[in-house]
Amino acid sequence: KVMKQKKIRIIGIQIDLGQKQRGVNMGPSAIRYAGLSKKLKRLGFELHDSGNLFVPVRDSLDDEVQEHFLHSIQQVCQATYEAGKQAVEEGYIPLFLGGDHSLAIGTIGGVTHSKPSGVIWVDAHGDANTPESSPSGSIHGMPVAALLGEGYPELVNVGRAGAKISGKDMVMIGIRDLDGKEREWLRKSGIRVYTMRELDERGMSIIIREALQILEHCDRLHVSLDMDSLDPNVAPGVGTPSPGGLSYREAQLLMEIIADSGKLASADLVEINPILDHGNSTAEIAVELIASLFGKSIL
Ligand code: 6HN
Ligand code: MN
Ligand code: MN
Ligand code: MN
Repeated sequence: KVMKQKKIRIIGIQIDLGQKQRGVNMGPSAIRYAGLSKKLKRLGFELHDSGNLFVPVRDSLDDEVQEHFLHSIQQVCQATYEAGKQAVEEGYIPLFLGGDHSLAIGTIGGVTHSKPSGVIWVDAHGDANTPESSPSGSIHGMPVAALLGEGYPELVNVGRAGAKISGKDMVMIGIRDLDGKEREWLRKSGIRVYTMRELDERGMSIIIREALQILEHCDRLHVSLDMDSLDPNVAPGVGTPSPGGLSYREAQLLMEIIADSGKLASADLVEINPILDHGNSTAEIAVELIASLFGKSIL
C-alpha cells in the first residue's frame, strides 16, 4: 500500500520543561542537522518546514519550577494542538520534532481534532502517570494519562475539553520501565501494552502486525516515537535511558511494517538530547527510522 498524502509539514517544539535534564530542547536542531528534509524529499514528499513553535526558555521560568512548569507546558501544548490541527486540515502529514514527550498532549490532541486516529506509542516508559502517581513530578511522564482524560485538568483540557483518545485506540511497544501505580493504571486502561518481554518471546514482526490488527478500525495512525525505546547502546542521546531496549534492526522493522499499512497520518520524534549523545548518532539513527516510517525500502 502506498501513502495517500504526499505533503509533510515539519513542526519543531524545543520543549525541555517536562523533565529535569538539560539539552532536550536542542533535539529539533540535531534532527534537522542529521539531514531529515533531504531524506524525506528523496522519497518523493513535498516538504514544508514550518520552523519551531515558541517555547519559553527554562531559565526564564524560575517561578514555575515548583509547579513543574505546568503553565508553560499547557501553553506550548495548546500552540502545538493548533499547529497539528491546521496541518491536518491543510492536507499535510505533520511530523513533530521534540523536545520532551510532554508535547504529545498537543500533537495527538491536534491531529484528532476533526478525525480520529489510532496511536502507536513506542517508548521504554508508559508515560501514564498522574500528579499523584508520579515519583518525579515530571510532566513528560504523564501525556498518556492526560490524553485519556486523567491528571492535571490544565493538560486534559488542552485544545478541547476532556479525553482525546480511548485506550482501545492505542498500543504501546518497547515498554520496560513502569512506576507502581502507573502499572496498575495501564492494566485497566484498555491500551494494549507490548512489553520488552513479550517482544523477546514473540518477535517484532508478529507483534506489530497484531498491533495493526488491533488498530484496524482506525483509518489514520499516529506514531509517537520516543528514542529511549531503543537500547541506550544504540541511542545514547536521551535523558531517561533504560537498558534492554529495541535493537536498531527491531526498530527499523517496526517502522517498515507500519509504513506498509499505508495509514501513517502524523508522527512525533521525541526525547533526543544532543548534550548526552555520542556525536550526533542518536539523531542520525532517528532520521533513518523516520525515513523507513515514511516508506523508504531497501530494495
Ligand atoms: N519519557 N516514569 C518516569 C517518570 O518520571 O514519570 C519516567 C518518564 C519518562 C518519560 O521518557 O517520555
Ligand atoms: Mn516517552
Ligand atoms: Mn521514554
Ligand atoms: Mn512536586
